[in-house]
Formats: sequence, structure tokens, C-alpha cells
Amino acid sequence: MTVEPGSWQQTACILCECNCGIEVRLGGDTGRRFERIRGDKAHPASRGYTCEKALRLDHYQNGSPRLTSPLRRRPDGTFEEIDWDTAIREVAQRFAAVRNAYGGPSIVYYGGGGQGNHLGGSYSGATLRALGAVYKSSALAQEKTGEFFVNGRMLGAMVRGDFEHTEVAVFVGKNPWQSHGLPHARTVLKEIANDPARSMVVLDPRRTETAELADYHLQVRPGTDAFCLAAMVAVLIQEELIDRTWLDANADGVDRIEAMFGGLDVADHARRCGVEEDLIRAATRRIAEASSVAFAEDLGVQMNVHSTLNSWLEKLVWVLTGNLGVEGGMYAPTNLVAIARPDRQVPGPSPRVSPVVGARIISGLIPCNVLADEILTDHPARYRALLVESGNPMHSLADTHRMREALEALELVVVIDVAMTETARLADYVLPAPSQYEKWEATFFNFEFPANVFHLRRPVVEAPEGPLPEPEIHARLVEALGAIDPADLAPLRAAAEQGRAQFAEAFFAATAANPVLGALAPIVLYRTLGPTLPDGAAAAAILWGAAHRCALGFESSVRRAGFTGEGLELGEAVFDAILASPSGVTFALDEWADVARRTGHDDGLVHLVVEELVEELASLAHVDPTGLSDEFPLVLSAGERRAFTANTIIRDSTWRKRDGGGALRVHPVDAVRCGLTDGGLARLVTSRHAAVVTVEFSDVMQSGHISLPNGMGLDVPSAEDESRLVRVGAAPNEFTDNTRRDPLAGTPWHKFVPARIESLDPV
Ligand SMILES: Nc1nc2c(c(=O)[nH]1)N[C@H]1C(S)=C(S)[C@@H](COP(=O)(O)OP(=O)(O)OC[C@H]3O[C@@H](n4cnc5c(=O)[nH]c(N)nc54)[C@H](O)[C@@H]3O)O[C@H]1N2
Ligand SMILES: Nc1nc2c(c(=O)[nH]1)N[C@H]1C(S)=C(S)[C@@H](COP(=O)(O)OP(=O)(O)OC[C@H]3O[C@@H](n4cnc5c(=O)[nH]c(N)nc54)[C@H](O)[C@@H]3O)O[C@H]1N2
Ligand code: SF4
Ligand SMILES: [Mo]
Repeated sequence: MTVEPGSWQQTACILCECNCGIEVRLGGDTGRRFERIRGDKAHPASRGYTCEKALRLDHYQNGSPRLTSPLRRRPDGTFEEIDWDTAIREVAQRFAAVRNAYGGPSIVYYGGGGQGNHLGGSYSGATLRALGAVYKSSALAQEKTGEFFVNGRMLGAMVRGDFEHTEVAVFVGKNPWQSHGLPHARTVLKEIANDPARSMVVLDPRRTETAELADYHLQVRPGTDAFCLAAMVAVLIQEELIDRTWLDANADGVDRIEAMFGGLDVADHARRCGVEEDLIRAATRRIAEASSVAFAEDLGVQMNVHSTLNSWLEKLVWVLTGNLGVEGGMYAPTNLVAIARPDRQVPGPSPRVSPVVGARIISGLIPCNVLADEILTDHPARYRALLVESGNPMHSLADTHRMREALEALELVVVIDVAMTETARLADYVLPAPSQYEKWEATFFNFEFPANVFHLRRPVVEAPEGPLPEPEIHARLVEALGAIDPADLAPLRAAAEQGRAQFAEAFFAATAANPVLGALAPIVLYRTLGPTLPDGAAAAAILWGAAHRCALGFESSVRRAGFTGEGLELGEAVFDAILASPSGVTFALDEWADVARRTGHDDGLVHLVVEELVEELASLAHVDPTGLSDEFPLVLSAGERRAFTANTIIRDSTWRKRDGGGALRVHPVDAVRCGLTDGGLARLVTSRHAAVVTVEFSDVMQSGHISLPNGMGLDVPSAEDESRLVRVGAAPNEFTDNTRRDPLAGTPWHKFVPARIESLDPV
């Protein structure tokens, strides 16, 4: 890789799912610092937009110590450096030993990518197949799986909202001003707020930055959204506000929904969620009368009591008002690589529940919250070994104490990361990867519509000696496991050297004749097509298959985006464009009519009733799953997105320009009652943990509701003495309890942790 000094290079921000295009200019004493960063105007999706966080990315690239060699744990818990040949040989041997003793399903995989890196993890499938491993989990299984389940049951597809063009935007437990999650979030929010013809509805107990801009802030009491959303559905039914014409043609179950909500007591539900009945009715009427409505739900409900039920109720509101497949409404995007699979009740060879707890597997993922329970047991089918890639479960999963016990109980833990994380410290082997700016990378969070964008990022800084890119690690593991016969690859390599048409023919013939090659396709592509790709882009090899699948599955959208060619030429054209577009490329151009074709079940209809949730809805008024008590009277929201939080992607705490300590936000009334001082210290106590935190008085909180930021409380080597770890802020999951989870999807109730605060001052 050659980089001209002082030149701007295109890449992307990796701190949230938007992955805005950026340009960086290297400089500084080492020539490796991100001296300047600016939005990339040529990026077809973000078009130059960034938030303040992108400008601090040098703290990811250069801010904290990197792993430079594979590490092996010594019996005393310290680590020693080993060479790659030893590391790969031993890791493969030890995984194989676990497989031979207990079977492939005793090996579990966690992670596969953070907010912006999914290319490396996409090669892991081959390693898992080589080991016979079938169980996987990732962060998606502690936030989005409930929504995936509902999407699958109701719509048969994944959907998003067209906020840019919508008349009414609705955010349910989401604060996009801080968390983004929609393109150019702040611009779009301001446009809606400034346009008298458009409206914004926000369900959030807190007066968030987004709620400040809203026309209707339904300031629910924490954990009571199900009452508010059910009341909204009831208002639609009882006031005859549903779009009957659209529903007659496109949905089934209207009569049952009418029966369920026709007699619902709206006033009672309004009282239970603490929102004025008139406000609920006014917001619901505004939604019903609008020509288009876009919805987004997020952690405020997805990590809360009734999370999957809330996903259903939220979708009922916009489906009943006919907002699927209309401009400014809800759409189903194309994808190059599907990050989630809508489960329509597909029978198939993959397991449906986890082996020990019997937890439902959604979109191929075990709920994160049951991982520890699946390990800390004497059940013969328990997991015995764990491979973690680009995730930090010791910090990000519920109940750190139980996670530690679980990791220590495993026979083998292997971590692939760029840094010595909380999880890596408990591993038997740590395998170092180059940073996301030192290798070819890509996000698979490609949800734009109607023009959908894929961005293959090039390395912008030379990788240091030592780390290996994830595809290379997986290839070496697969080879060390003896899963691929090198002789099978030779003809494919020769075909790749002749040209891609020849390669395609050879590849499809070889995988048809030899299913093993098909099962290990990512590594087969990486080792055969990979070396022939320009500029060392071997890691992009897997995208060749993705480009062909996309061209086949979304042919008209791909052609509308300007791609031409017959047969395999179309996919080749998409792949060429991906390789040749350093700022990203529009690979598909949709029309609204495409949405109707992508959604609905085999009968062509949206199914309004999600059978698995009917009972929870019926019992809503009678059950209180919240667990508040005199001992723990406050609701702790454990993990709020703020201006300077970004999961645990940046480990250097000095990246934060504000709120460096990650304060606990407390309403002044509660603060005074607990004897606290603004900016002072207090003890935060839950059933699982007690720790001292900094307090910030905040009148955007509701009384009774307190919040801690996410991503804080990492243990990093002190600047003075590298052997000593220092911690800034509180680690939210020391306070959480993995048994508090959704009964259906297993998603955690992190936004509803019963807690109390104790003053540290002597009375
Ligand atoms: N700045 C920043 N942005 C990020 C991230 C980051 O770390 N920092 N992380 C990214 C990731 S991984 C994700 S998943 C998204 C998450 O994005 P969001 O879900 O928007 O983020 P949160 O702040 O965790 O939660 C959203 C809101 O839920 C509210 N809430 C709490 N309790 C309740 C309740 O009972 N009901 C309702 N209706 N709302 C409630 C909180 O007050 C908060 O405003 O953000 C992404 N973007
Ligand atoms: N209590 C509580 N817990 C939460 C949340 C909350 O709100 N409250 N939020 C949850 C949510 S929504 C999410 S998405 C998760 C996120 O939690 P995780 O899924 O654990 O992910 P990250 O914190 O993003 O950690 C990403 C890891 O990838 C590493 N990394 C960075 N670049 C690379 C690379 O190029 N290659 C490799 N191999 N590794 C790399 C980083 O060093 C880091 O260890 O946290 C969850 N946990
Ligand atoms: S944090 Fe998200 S919105 Fe902000 S610049 Fe990065 S990708 Fe864009
Ligand atoms: Mo997330």
C-alpha cells in the first residue's frame, strides 16, 4: 500500500451503524496520526455528514496499546507472546480436541463485528463449519432479535423507516440525536421540527434532545410503553382510524385485532403509563391522518420489559394505518449481505433452541443473556469452548460477575481483537488483528432506500508487524484443521488467474461437485480469487459471491442503479464497482412498489397477529414484572447513548470532550431526597453490585429514573505504570442481572434495573 504524504484518503467512521464516509489525512510525529478528519462528500449515502464523534477517531487508531503478537495464557494467568504458527496450530488442536470429546456444538461463537467491521467476521462461517460448531451469538441477540422475530412473523422481511421524506416521524425508545441510526440524523430531525406540515412523536421517559424537537412527547413512565402503545392501537380501532382499504388488500387478522383492542380501556392504560389520555389520542390521530409515517424503535423498549410485545404493538400502529411501502413510510431494503434473517417459521437443519436452557434461536442467534447459563451447569450439552471475534462480552453482556465465572469454567477461550480487552484478559489465546483502518473492511449495515450503498474501505495506514487480518486467521485455522485439501484449490487458483468468467465457471462446478468446498466457500474464495484481486484486496473475495447473489435476488434494482450485462456479467459488474469505489457505490435503486414484493408471507399478506405474543398482551394489565421494591425503588437505565459514548470501540478515555467520567444522571428531586450533591460521589447499588459513581443533577430525567452511559468503565493500563489497570466511569453490566430478560427473545432489561443510591456523606 502506498500513500502519498499529506493526501486525503477515503474511509468511514466506525462508531455507529451509519458508518458515515470520512476522509483522513495522516501526519504527526509518526506520520500515522489522523491529523485531519472531514466528512467525505463523495460518499453516496452520508454525502459529507458526520457528527462530532468521527473527528475523534485518532483515539481509536492511535489512542491505546495495541496487540502486536499472538498471546498464550500461562498457568499463573499472565500471557506470553508466541509466533503465529504456534498459535494457529495450538488453537486448531485445542478446538479439535473439544470437538472430538464433546462434539462441534459444544463450541460457541460470539461477535463477528462491531458497528463498522463485518467483512472479517464473514469468514468465520468457514471456521465454524470446519469445527462442526452451530451455536452463535452476537450483540444483535441482546437488542434486535425480538424485533427480528416480530418482523419475521408479521412481515416476512426486515423493515426501516423513510425519515427523510416522512410526514410524521415516530421514535419509540430511541434518541437519534445522539445515537443516530438513520442517515444524517440531526439534519433530518431539524428539518422535521422546522416544518409546520410535519410532526415528530417521541416515546421516552426522558426529555431527550430528540424529545425537545418533538411535537408530541409521550413521556411514559419507564417500562410502561406496552400500555402506551396498546392504547394507541386501541384508539385506532375504537375511533375507526385504520386504513381499511389497504388492510383488506394486504393484511389478515384485522378482525382478531379489533376483538383484542376494541374493548381496551384507553384511560386506564394512559394512567398506567403516566401519559395524558388526550395526548395519546392526539398523537395517534396525527399518525392516522398523515400521508406517511416512519417509525423506529430502539433500546428504550428493546432492552426493557415487554420488549418483544412492544415491537409487535409498535408495528401494529403503522401497519394498521397503511404505512408499509408508501413514500415516507416503511420499506424493506435490498441487501448485499443480509445481516439478519427474518424467521418466518422456517424448518431446516439449523437448531431452533439453545441446547441447555432451550432458549429460542432467532435469526440464527442464541440470546446473549443465556450464554452464562448454558456454560455454568453440568448439563452434558453445555458449551465447553468459546471463540470471540470483535466483541467484548465480558463488558457488554449482562452480569459481568456471572460472565467471568462462565468464561473461567470453559475449557478454551480464544479472542480475536485489536486490543487487550476485558474479555481477552480471560482468554487462553489472544489473536491480534489490524485496526479497521489498516485493512480492507466494510459494514453490512446497508439499509438505505431507495438508493442503497455499499462501501468497501481500503486500508489508510500501514498495519504494524504482527497482527493478521481476520480472513487470514480463519483461512489458517481452517487449513490447520485439515478441512480443505490444497489439491482441490489449485484448479480454482489457475482459473482465477485466467479471468473472472473462467473462475466463476470453475467455482460453481467445483462447489456443486464437492459440497465441502461449498461449505467452506469464504475461505475457498479468499485463497483462490483473493490473491488475484487488485491492490491486495484479498479480503474482498467473499463479496464476489455476495455481488452475484445480490444481482440474482434484486436484479431490477441492480439494473436501475446502472449495472448491465447478461447472466453472471451483472454480478461481476457490481463486484467491479465495489472494488473501484473508494467512497462507496450505489449498488441498488429501488422503487416503492418493490417493497410490496419483498414483504408479506406466501399468501402475499402481512399477518397482523403474532400468536406467541397474544397471551402476554392479554395479561399485560395483571402482571408486574418490574421488580421495584423499598430496597430498590429507582429504575436504572444501564447504558445510555451520549455525545461521547461508542460502545467499547475506543478504549482511550481521553477521547471524550465532555462527561469524561460518565456521570449517573439523577433528577434533582431524587438527588436531594438521597442527600447527593451535583458533581459529587454516591454509591449506586443493585441486587448484583455496588460501586461509587459521579452524580449529575439532570432535570431531563423523570423522578424515579436514573441513567448511566454505555461503554464506560473499561480497565486500561495506566499511563505511568503499564502493569496497573485504571478504570474511568462505571461498567454498566456489573449492575445488571442476566435473568431479567424477555420471555420470548431473551433480550435483557437493561433499561429497567431496580436500584438505589446511597449518599457517601456522613449523616
Ligand atoms: N453516541 C452513541 N451513539 C450510538 C452508540 C453509542 O455507543 N454512542 N451505540 C450504537 C448502538 S450499538 C445502538 S444499539 C444504538 C442505540 O440507540 P438508542 O436506543 O437511541 O440509545 P439509548 O440511549 O441506549 O436508548 C434510547 C432511549 O431510550 C430511553 N428509555 C429508557 N427507558 C425507556 C422506557 O422505558 N421507554 C422508552 N420509550 N424509552 C426509554 C432512554 O431515555 C434513551 O433516550 O446507538 C448507536 N449509536
Ligand atoms: N448494560 C448495557 N449493556 C450493553 C448495552 C447497553 O446499553 N447497556 N448496549 C449493548 C449494545 S446495543 C451493543 S451493540 C453491545 C456492544 O458490545 P460488543 O458487541 O461487545 O461490541 P463493542 O463494544 O462494539 O466491542 C467491539 C470490540 O471489537 C474490537 N475491535 C475493534 N476493531 C476491531 C477489528 O478491526 N477487529 C477485531 N477483531 N476487533 C476489533 C474492540 O476492541 C472491542 O473489543 O453492547 C451491549 N451492552
Ligand atoms: S458516530 Fe455515526 S453518525 Fe457520527 S460520524 Fe460516526 S457513523 Fe456518522
Ligand atoms: Mo447496539
